[in-house]
This record gives sequence, C-alpha cells and structure tokens, in this order.
Amino acid sequence: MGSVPESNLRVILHIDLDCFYCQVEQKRLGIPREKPVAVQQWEGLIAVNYAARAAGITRHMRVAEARQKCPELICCHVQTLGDSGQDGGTVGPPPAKDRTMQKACLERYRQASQAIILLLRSLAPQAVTEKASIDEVYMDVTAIVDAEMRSRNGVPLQSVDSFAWGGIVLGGGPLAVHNEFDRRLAVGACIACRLRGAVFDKLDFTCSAGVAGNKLLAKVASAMNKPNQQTVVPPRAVASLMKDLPLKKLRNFGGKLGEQLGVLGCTTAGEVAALPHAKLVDAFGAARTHSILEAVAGRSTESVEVKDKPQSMLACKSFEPTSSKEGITRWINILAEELASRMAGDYELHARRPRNLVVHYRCGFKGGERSRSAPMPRAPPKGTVLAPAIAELAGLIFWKVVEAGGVLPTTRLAISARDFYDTPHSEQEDSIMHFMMPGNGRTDDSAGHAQHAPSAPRPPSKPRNTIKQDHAAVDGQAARDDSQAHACADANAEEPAGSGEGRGALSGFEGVSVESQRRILRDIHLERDRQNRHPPVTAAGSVSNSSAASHGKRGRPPGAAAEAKAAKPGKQMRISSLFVKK
Ligand code: DCP
Repeated sequence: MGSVPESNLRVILHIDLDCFYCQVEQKRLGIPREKPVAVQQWEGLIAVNYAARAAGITRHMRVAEARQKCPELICCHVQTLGDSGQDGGTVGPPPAKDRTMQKACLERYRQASQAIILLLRSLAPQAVTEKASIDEVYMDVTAIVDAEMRSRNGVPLQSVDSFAWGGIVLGGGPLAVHNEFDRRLAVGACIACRLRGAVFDKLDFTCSAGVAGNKLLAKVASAMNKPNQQTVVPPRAVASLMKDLPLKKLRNFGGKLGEQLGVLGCTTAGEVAALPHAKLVDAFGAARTHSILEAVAGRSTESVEVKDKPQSMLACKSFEPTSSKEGITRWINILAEELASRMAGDYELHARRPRNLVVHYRCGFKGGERSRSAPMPRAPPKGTVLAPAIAELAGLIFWKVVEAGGVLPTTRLAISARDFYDTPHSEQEDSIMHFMMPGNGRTDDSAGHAQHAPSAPRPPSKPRNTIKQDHAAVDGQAARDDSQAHACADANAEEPAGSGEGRGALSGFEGVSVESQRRILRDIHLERDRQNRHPPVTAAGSVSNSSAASHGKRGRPPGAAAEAKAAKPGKQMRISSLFVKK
C-alpha cells in the first residue's frame, strides 16, 4: 500500500432512495412512475416525485398552489391516525384531514425503509451497513472489495458495462486501471449497481448512490446525479468537487456551523478552506478548526457503524392549547396505540422490550418540553405490551404531573419507549424465527393479548410504579412536532418498528407478499450462516440466486438509460467506460 493512508483504501457507498415517500405511495397505489405525484401532510407538500419536480412543484409548496401549477398532480395524504381511523393515502382529492382530530403516521415509510435495509444486509452481510435516516444507508464494502481484488489476483477489471446503471465518474473518466484506489472504487461501483438492482428487482424502488473513499464524499456524491444513478468520486476529483460545494450540501454544515461560517463570508467549502487559519481558530478553536478543515477538504475517517436497532421509539402530537381531560385522554389513547404497534413490530424483529415508558409534555407554546418516566407495564411471556396498558400508565403519569400544577394548557404530548433489553432466548421463538417457519404468518391475534398477565421475566429494573421526572426532553424527537414528518422520520430513535395496519404481514415488509417476506427473512439468516464461506455480493458475480435476474431478466430500472444520457458531459462520465484497455 505504500504511503497511502489506511482510510484512503476504504470503499464506502451511500445509498439514497429517490423521492422516497412518493415511491412508497406510488407503489402502494399502483401509480405509474411517470405520473406527477406529491405526498401531502395537511395542506403542505412533504415529498415530490421527479415528474412533478419537472413541472415546477417543490417540497413545502401549498397543495392549492401546486394543483394550480400542475393540474394533473396526484396528491396522496400521509397516513393519519385518529377519529376517521387509519385511512390516508388516497389518490385524487383526498378526504379532508382534520389536523385537530388526527395525527400523521409515518409507519408505511418506516416499514418500506426496514424492508430495504433488511434486503441490503441480506445481500451484503460482509459489508457494514448503517441506516443513516429513513431513506439513506451507508455501506462500508471494503471487505467485499478486498475479497474481489484478491480473487482477481491482480488481474484488473476491463469492463463493467453490464453493471452500468447510470454510473458517472466525477471529474471525467476513465478510472485508471493501473491505480489501485481507482480499481477498488470500480469494484465498489459494481457492488452499488448490484445492490440497487436488487432493491429495484425485489422491492421496486429506485435509488441513487455515491461511491467514494469515505462517508462524507459518498454522501455528497449520491445527491449529485438523481434519480436512479450513481456517482463515483476518484481521489483526483475531490479538490474540484469541494472547491465549489455549497456548505449546505456538506453534512453537519447546514445548521449553526453553516451560519457561523456564513458570517465569516463563506458559502462554499472552498471558501472555508481559503480562510486565514487564524480567523478560523479565533472563531472555533484549534481542535474544531482542524475538523472543519478536514471536512471542507473532503477528508473524513468517520467509520460506518451498524445501527440496526433504534434506541427509543416515540409517538407525538402537537395541538392548540388544551386543558380538556377528554381531549388529552383521547390523544394519549391514540399515541399509545401507535407506540404499542411499533413496539410489537420491534419485538418481532429484534426480540426485545423497552424497560421504561416516558411521557413528554409541553405547556403553552413558549415553554420547553418536560418529561416523566416510569417502568413499562409488564408484557406476558412471548408477547408485547398492549396499547390500553400503555395508555393507562401514560395517563396516570400525565395527570399526576397535572396535579402538581403547571402543565395545562398543554400544546404537545408524546409517549416514548426506551431502554430496551433483549428478551430471554426461551421467549424468542415467538419473534422473527417464528415467522420464518412455513405457515407461521402473523395473525390478528398474535400480538399477545394477556396484557396484564403476571410477571414476564424482566431484567433488574427500577422499582415499579415510580415516576421519574426528566426535566429535559428525553429523545431528540421529543421536541419535534408530528407535522415535522421528516424530522421524526429521520431520527434514529424513530426507526421502523410497528406493523400498524399491516396485520397479516411481517413488519418491515408492507407491500411485499407474505411468501416474499419469508423468503427474504430466510435469506438473511441463511446468508448470515454462510457469511464467510460464500460472499453473496461480488462486483462481477451474482447478488444471489433469487436476484441475479435483476440485470439479465429485468434490465435497467426504468429511465436509467435516458437519465444517464442526460448526465453532464465533460466533467463526468458514465461508468460503462470506467476502464480503457491499455
Ligand atoms: N421529508 C419530509 N420533510 C422534509 C424532508 C423530507 O417529510 N422536510 C420526507 C419525505 C421524503 C423523505 O423524507 O420523501 C426523504 O427525504 P429526502 O430529503 O431524501 O427527499 P426525497 O427522498 O423525497 O427526494 P430525493 O430523491 O431528492 O432524495
């Protein structure tokens, strides 16, 4: 490896679903890809597909304005929970949604997200896969690339044409066949193509990817050519990429740091790099200056971490100030339903339960959020806590706080589950493995009804019936409004779990047939067993038997060829000409 630093030899993918909520709704409702579609939450748009973007529709536009601009726009409302039940997401003029009586529910997006990440993990168990948000994943595929390079025994790839789904090389190509790092990136690009192909083939979602030597560059790259394309960043392209890169496109530079750098006159990474060092040190101190300069130069050693289980789960609702016992109880019941459903889904997947229940509340509009916690009601063996028990305890906590004064009128309520523990093995047959057995699909009754059944085995916990005051918001989410769908959806603590309306289907697989769900789950476990013996994703080999057809049989995802053609010429080139024979 000579003097090349170790981190420069990593190969990192950032995979980002295209117009994610729209794709989920289009798939669910059978709306063709080429139709303009937007997902609305109340009267605002929170997601817009690429056909609608071409017609000038943007996120945050009001529905009325968008319809005026594009009369053929199909608006789907996010699923809502509340008085009119779990409706939502209809095509055409949606039924009126009453924000005061209903709450947004992102469950179907969480489930789709979960299905995608499970599929990616099953296809590339040697990769380290980190879920970064509801629709983006980092994958460190270095181990797969290493294996591929070893198996080629120094023989370079000559062509990756057959995997070229909209691949673009930043800075112009071709990649250098004699350069080890370029070759490694090319292998990474093939892996990305394979994975994207499998996501399309098995789950019918298109996604874009960035392929680079670190997380920072991979993320920047995946957003550069959307939809349904992938972008490779060879080392020689990094300097010019960073020079004009708007700071808001750089992770962690969008918020306060971006503002502070704006005050110093910088809007691009290159401008920050050109600032006098002393000026940066004055503003940020030496250590922070170092990390800022590393980032704006496109350098990062941050590792990809497996984060497959959310640390907590939260259901929340903001409303006009209310002191009505009836109204507040109604919301507590709805939130408890939502949380219980997610906990049940999480139990199926991860065979674990939360130790504690937290109630978060805000008084008026100005006050900060506060919370109190208590041990979660007990679940029966091989079962999960049901909504009525959660609602009862949450109500008890909330009204005790009210008795102490200072909470009413309330403007926001949230209930969260946290401090998860793994259930004993003896109980776990009821979870994911159970569903892998033929004929063992979940039924309406399978969530465990003996709600107050005595004493499921519990790890040591705080004394029961004690309510603990947590003055600060417990989760990041606790401070967010349910109308801020993205914030909630994005946060790790809000990761997918419950099955909501998906009775009869495994959570995480909404829209996928029960047979396919079982097959995917079986694949995951079989692949894990086989991990080191038969690497399932290779750059040139098949992804797996069941998905190998993704290239031959199905061809490219729709629009890939046209989109690739539309890619900027000159500075960028398609991956199909990654290598020239020398
Ligand atoms: N989202 C939201 N509110 C926001 C931003 C996003 O509710 N302010 C939701 C809707 C998106 C999903 O999160 O579909 C993912 O957000 P992205 O920013 O990744 O945007 P998209 O996936 O919609 O589009 P793109 O293809 O540009 O990534």
